[in-house]
This record gives sequence, C-alpha cells and structure tokens, in this order.
Amino acid sequence: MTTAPQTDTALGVDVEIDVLNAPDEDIAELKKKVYEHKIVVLKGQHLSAAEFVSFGHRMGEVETYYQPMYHHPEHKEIFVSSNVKEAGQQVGVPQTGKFWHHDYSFMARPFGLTLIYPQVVPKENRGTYFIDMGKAYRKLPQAMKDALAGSSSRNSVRRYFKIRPDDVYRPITDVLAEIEDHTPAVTHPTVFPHPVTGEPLLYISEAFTYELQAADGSPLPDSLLRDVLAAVGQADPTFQHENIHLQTFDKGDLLVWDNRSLVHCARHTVKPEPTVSHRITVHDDHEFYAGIGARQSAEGR
Ligand code: 7UC
Ligand code: FE
Repeated sequence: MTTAPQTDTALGVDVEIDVLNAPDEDIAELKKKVYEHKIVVLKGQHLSAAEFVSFGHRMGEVETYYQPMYHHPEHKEIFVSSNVKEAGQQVGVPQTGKFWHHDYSFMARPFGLTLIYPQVVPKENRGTYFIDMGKAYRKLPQAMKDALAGSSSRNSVRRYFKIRPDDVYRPITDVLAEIEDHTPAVTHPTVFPHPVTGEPLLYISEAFTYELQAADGSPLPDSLLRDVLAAVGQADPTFQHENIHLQTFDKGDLLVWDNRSLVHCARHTVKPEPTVSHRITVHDDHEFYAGIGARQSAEGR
C-alpha cells in the first residue's frame, strides 16, 4: 500500500491498494488513513459490482439503503445514482444528494464510512463538494460555540425525500404521513467527538437538520441554526466559501470518506451530463458517537 497526499488540496490522500487481496492489516491501515485525512482516493480500481460489494464487506457492516428504488438490480447493497437509462429503464435514482448533508443523518444509527465508485464520469461537472465539519467547528466564533454547547439537533429526510414513480396521483398528505411513519425525525448531539481521533465534530446539515434544541429539549432560535450553517459554508450558493473543497475524480477512482466529519453536496449542473455512480456505506468498528451502536456482529443482527 502506498500513499501520496493530494498536492492541490487540503483534504484527502491518494492510496494505492489491491482492495480485494490486501491483507486485513492493510484494510485497517486504510481506515486509519480515512479518519486522518477524511477522504481517501483509491486510484486505478477495476472492480465488478460484485467485487465492490466484497470490498464493502471488508470495510465494515454494510448498510443497505432503506428504499429499494435506489438499489442496484443485482446487488441491493449498492446504491445507484444515475441519469443514464439502461435498455430504456431507469436504474437507481437520478440527481441524488444535491444538497449539503451527511449520509443517513436522518436515521437513528448513521454509518461511519461512505464508499463511492463512479462508473460514468461527466466531462465537465465532475466532482463532489465537501466541508470538513471538524475544521469548520474550530473556526466558529466562540459565541456560536457557546450557544451550541450541550445542544442537540433534530433531523429528518422530509425536505429531500424523492417522490417515487408509484406516488403519482397520491395525495401529498399521504406521502408526508408515510415519511413521518417510516423515518420519524431523530435527535443527535450537535457536536460530538470523533470516536477515533477525538476531534469535536459539528454534526448538522442544511438538508436534514431542521431544529436545534437546548439541553432541556426546548427549541433554540431558528436564526442560530441558519447563522451556524452560513458560517460553516453550507448556505453559499456559489460554493466559493473558504471551507468548501471540490473533490474531483477520474474513472477508476474509488472514494472512501469519513461520514462523521464531512458534509458533502453533489455538484450542481444546469444541464446534467451522463453520470452514474455506485455507493456502498458501512458501519465501522466504532460507535457512531457515544451510545450509538458500532458494527454489529452477524449473530447480533
Ligand atoms: O436521493 C437522495 O438524494 C438520497 C438522500 C435523501 N439520502 C442519501 C443518504 O444516504 O442520506
Ligand atoms: Fe450523500
């Protein structure tokens, strides 16, 4: 396994590794690099969908996306983001993740690692925007840190839930009620220490966080949430904020990132080019944050 820092950016490191045949110690080392550098780009990968799933299982307990509409037709473990029809059929879901978010932060037990393996890479609008929410938290004015101390956040997918083909002609109130029933809002600490590095992470997003609550459960002013999101760069429509990092990739790259530390936003395009990417998400060997379960053994599930 060899490692080279990405020279042009503050986040991320390139790693060369044979993801299927590397010894377990190298996989453990790879995960350490993800916690340290937050994004790792595995260069020159040539994996079939089945091999990508095998690699996912080496990285942790695979979390299959809760909605089948996103599943790869042969491998439900793979979440497909695609705007390319296959034999006239939509596969997966187009235009996913075009908003600042942590994956699954609207769920009670989010996962630590996201693996993205781009399949069709657009020529112009390639890449994903990231913000390091550990660094962003450090840079917040002390008054904001004080205002957030001891608070928690309320999170829901409701604003970015995608209408499914079968929802056509359903009353919107039924769809909204179903969202609340299947994915009720969840509470997370606004700031928690990374279980591996100990770094305090600000765990809120423009897409899924809708309210901050004081330690006693009473709501904090909406202006605080808006001001903090703006301060960290999650309200900048131009993506010029100094906290925002554009991670580009080429065909053959496989990205692994720390889903506790980073928020991400799919790059916005006016006229979308053909784009297909495969995603696998895994619980690692650590609690997501203290009190939220780590990787579960096969027997424990
Ligand atoms: O279609 C999408 O953008 C999916 C999004 C609502 N959830 C992705 C996730 O893992 O949180
Ligand atoms: Fe995402």
